[in-house]
This record gives sequence, C-alpha cells and structure tokens, in this order.
Amino acid sequence: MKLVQFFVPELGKRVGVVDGEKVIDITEVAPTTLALLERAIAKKRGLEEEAKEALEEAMRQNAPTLDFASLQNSPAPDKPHLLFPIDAAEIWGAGVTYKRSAEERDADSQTDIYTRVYFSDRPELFFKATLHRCAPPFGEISVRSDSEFTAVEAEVAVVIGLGNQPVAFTLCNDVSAWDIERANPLYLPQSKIYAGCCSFGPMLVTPEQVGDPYGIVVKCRIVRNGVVIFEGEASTSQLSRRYDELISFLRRDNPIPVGTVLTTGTGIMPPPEASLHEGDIVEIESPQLGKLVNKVRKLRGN
Ligand code: DO4
Ligand code: MG
Repeated sequence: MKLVQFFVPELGKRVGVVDGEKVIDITEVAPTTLALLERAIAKKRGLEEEAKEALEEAMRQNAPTLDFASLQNSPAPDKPHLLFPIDAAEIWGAGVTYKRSAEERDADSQTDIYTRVYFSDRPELFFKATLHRCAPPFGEISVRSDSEFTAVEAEVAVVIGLGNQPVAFTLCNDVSAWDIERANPLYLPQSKIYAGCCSFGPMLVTPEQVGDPYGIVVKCRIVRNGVVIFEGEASTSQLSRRYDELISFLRRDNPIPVGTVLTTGTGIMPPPEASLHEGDIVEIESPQLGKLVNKVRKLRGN
C-alpha cells in the first residue's frame, strides 16, 4: 500500500491511498496516517492490512478519487498539495552506512573517524529534525546563511512502529552543510539541524509493497536554471547495516515515539560543484518509493 497525506482548500488535511495515477481519499475512515498506524499497532497487525481494510471501507462509502498529478504543487493555501506522509514527532538520521560516504568524508576531513564508525558495531545515529524544520514534498529546503557548501543527501528513510522492523519506507533528503561538518566533527548538529534542513515523502510505502528492502534504487538529480547539473544513483544493496539493527540501536534506552522517521544514510556524494544554490530543484526518485521534489532557498541569517 502507498499512503499520502494532502491538503485540499476548504477540506483541509486528507489521507489517500495511491493507486497508479489516482489517489483514493480515505480520510473518512483514517484521519491521519499516524492514526492508521496507531490503530494497526493496537490490533497487532501491519500497516498494510490496516490500510487495506480502511480502503475497502472508504470504497463502500464511495470515497472520492483525485489525480495524483493534481497534488504535485508547492504548498499554498489555495491549491491542493501534498503534505508530509506522516506527522512524525521526531526525525533521526543514521550516518556512514555506505562505504562511499565514509571514504569521501574521511578524505575531505583528513581523518579516519568515519571509516572507524563504518566498521564499528555501534552505528552513527543523530537527531535530525522536528517537523517544523522540514520541508514537505514540493516545499523549500534550505542552505544556511553561513554555509558555502551544502549538499543533498538522498536517502531511504524508515518509519518506526513498536518493533525493530520498519513499518513503512519513504524517501528523505538529509540536507547537510558539509563545509561546517568538515571544519570540525563537533559542528555536526549545526551542519544537520536548521530551518529547512530536511524533506521526506512523497508517500509511505509498506514493506509488502516495497518487496526487497535491500534492493531499493535511489536516484538524485539537481536542476539549475532548467539544466541538470548533477545526477547520482545508489541502491540499498550497498547499505552496510540492517534496518532492524539501526532501529534497535536508536531505541536503546531512548524512547522513540510511534511514527518516528529514521533516515538511513546516503550512498550518493555530490561534488563541490553540485553545492546547492538558491532556486535549484532537487529531485530524489525511486521506482519503489516515488519522487520527492524540493526547491532550494538560501537563508538570510535571522
Ligand atoms: O557523520 C556525518 C553524517 C553522515 C550522514 O548523514 C550520511 O552518511 O548520510
Ligand atoms: Mg545523511
């Protein structure tokens, strides 16, 4: 099952099941995707089964259907648009889970700390964002006012329920000020957490729908003035950790609210020439998880 949350003028927030080019509005039986997940957990079943039942009930009630394309607009009160696919209380990140990420970060920072973490039992986990620091699909991600090299980090993210297996997958952009991170690793929180530092979506995809979670292909493209200035690709087949390993480390002595998003690291490392600029369009795409599109703005330091 593929689930979206979206906004319709006069109706407000809606929940939908994506079926090809169409979205079936199931809001009357599931007011939010988080409520659907909580209901699934209370019944000790998966999100897939709960969403299927909600869809069947909504169809019996003649649920309205929309074109998915009609929701692909930047957020504005007078236009239908996509919202975050889940109202996550917290967004966390895992780092150096791809060899390339460890090697290039070490080379750029003239250190070995990233490779040491790559080979350690304990993964790198960091707090990434709250929802108000994130941009929804087609919303604006940001470059800090004090960063000259901010990079896209195109990643697969998992949604966490009560157990250690992901309850859903989505795409995430762990936008990061690499120059600040490289200046000193202790600056990592400042490179990672600020207004517009993250985007995720466009939809939640259940494990049943994803198929092999270690075969998710992610492509990333940066478009500047209509010209593609960077393209990269990775696959979760290159991920060095298991999702349940990352989730179990994250929740060790650390209470994680149901619906938390954990982004699992990047395997695509853009060069300095692909540093984000105001007006750039970033597209992160996966055959399994859809396409996450965001525009870039430069913050002004206030
Ligand atoms: O330690 C730096 C951040 C690593 C990261 O975000 C990644 O590998 O995706
Ligand atoms: Mg990352």
